[in-house]
Amino acid sequence: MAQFEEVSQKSAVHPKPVGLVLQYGTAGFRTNSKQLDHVMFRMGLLATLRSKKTKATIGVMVTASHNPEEDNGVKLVDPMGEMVTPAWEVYATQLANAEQEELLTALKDVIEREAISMAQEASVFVGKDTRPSSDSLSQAVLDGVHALGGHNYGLVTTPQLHYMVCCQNTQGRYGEATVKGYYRKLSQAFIQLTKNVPNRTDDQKALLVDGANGIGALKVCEMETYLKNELQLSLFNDGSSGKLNHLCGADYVKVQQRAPKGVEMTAGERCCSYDGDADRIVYYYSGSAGRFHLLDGDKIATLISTYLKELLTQAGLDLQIAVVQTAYANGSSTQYLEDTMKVIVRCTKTGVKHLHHAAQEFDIGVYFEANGHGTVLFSKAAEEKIQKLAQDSNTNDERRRAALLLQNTVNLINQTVGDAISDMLLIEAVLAIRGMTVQQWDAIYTDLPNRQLKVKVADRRVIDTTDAERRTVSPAGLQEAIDSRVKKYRRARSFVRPSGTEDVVRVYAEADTQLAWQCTASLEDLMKN
Ligand code: NG1
Ligand code: ZN
Repeated sequence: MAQFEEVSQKSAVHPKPVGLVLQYGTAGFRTNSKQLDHVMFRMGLLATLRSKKTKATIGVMVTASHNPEEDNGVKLVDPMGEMVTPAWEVYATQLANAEQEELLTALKDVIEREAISMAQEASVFVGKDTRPSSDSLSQAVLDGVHALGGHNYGLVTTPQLHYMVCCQNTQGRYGEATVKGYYRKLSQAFIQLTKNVPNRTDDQKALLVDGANGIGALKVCEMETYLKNELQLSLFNDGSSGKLNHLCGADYVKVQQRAPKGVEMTAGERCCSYDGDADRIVYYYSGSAGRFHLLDGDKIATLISTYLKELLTQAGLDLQIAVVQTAYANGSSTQYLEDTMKVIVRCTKTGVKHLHHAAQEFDIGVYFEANGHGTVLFSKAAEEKIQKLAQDSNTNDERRRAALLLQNTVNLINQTVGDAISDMLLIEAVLAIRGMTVQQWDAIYTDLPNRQLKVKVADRRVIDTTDAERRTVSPAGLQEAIDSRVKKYRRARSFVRPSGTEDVVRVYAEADTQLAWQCTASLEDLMKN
């Protein structure tokens, strides 16, 4: 077939280095950008097949998120804006690792197994972040997609791409499938939410943003005019001079537990950092004694779920709300959510696809990784109940007001994936509506001191975990060694797991004193030996 001949010819332009093996990991393929040209081309092919199979638009995002500027990556986005289904992750790995002469066979194998009709039309949306390598790599994706209906969005944040894929496949019911449509929907919801908040001062509207020198900085600038001064942003690390994710951005701030370089913060000011593709956000401020206070994904989940629970009570709506976390969630947050707030808490494996999936099981599922990646999912039934109440003129004022707030909250949230810009607007709206300062938010509970570090080992795959990655099952004796260290500290918890995005093992420990540091240091030694 002519199509396959074309694949052969084009793939020669994007040759695979012999013997190179890569894995579709936690967030797609991710490694040094020099190794990715053939992967991009092949993911263009696979996205086209996925589109033919689902008869829907599929997304391809070229980004390596919070990784260093030299890295890049690619992931596929399914029709409703969610991560590609696991069976296709396997195809992705097979296709990426097929040697040059095996590529057609691997491709035909997918077509046969999925019974794909090649006559079906395809539509693929491609997005990229601001890395220097993203131009040529997204071109390689487009070569793979070829003339089968691909649409190139150019520079967008990861969540904007997910959003537009979802809009396209729901015939506009979720919104307009353009970047402007995204700005309009979110900003209108934000303005609706905050317009009745009395006496909002300029101070309360002010927020410092660290753009990580990435795509989020460009996009939040574009959005600002739509917000009509209801939020006054001061942008730092806007990409004009600094290097992407270097000493800045959400991952740096969360892991180092310190302020990013380049942000001029004064005591008590509310600040936030995005990551390199703007799907994560963390907040922070500097306390009176110059102490750094971090408000991570766990604090964000707590703030949002408290707000939603309160509105549900006011609206008299009986909807079940749950919070989904991972092993990295601070023990204090889990305790607060379960014991004080009395909401259901679930723990899943690391990686948004796991959290997203678990959150879908509830009327309202709030999910956040401690690193600031998360969103809220509303079931169809929940959305309908909220909408019905908001339009019911026979209901009393308090219930109606709460239902309207809930309705605008639904519109403000990007339910397809964690979204730094959407999460930021939601947090700002919640703080305004509840009349809370960042300090009051921070005081909801106190984090247990904790530390996360990474250790290079010969082969991280020898570590196998269970119980949502909180315990190891192999190598033999490792879990016992961890247990014997952890029991020396109070309220201590620790675990190790192989990273899905870097060639390292991650070590995490928390305890009710700074001794968590000793615990991770001792585990670091253990891993190295
Ligand atoms: P890995 O490298 O598998 O730990 C990291 C993050 C995940 C997720 C992915 C994708 C931590 C501890 N891990 O995964 O939460 O965000 O990257 O970007 O933050
Ligand atoms: Zn990211």
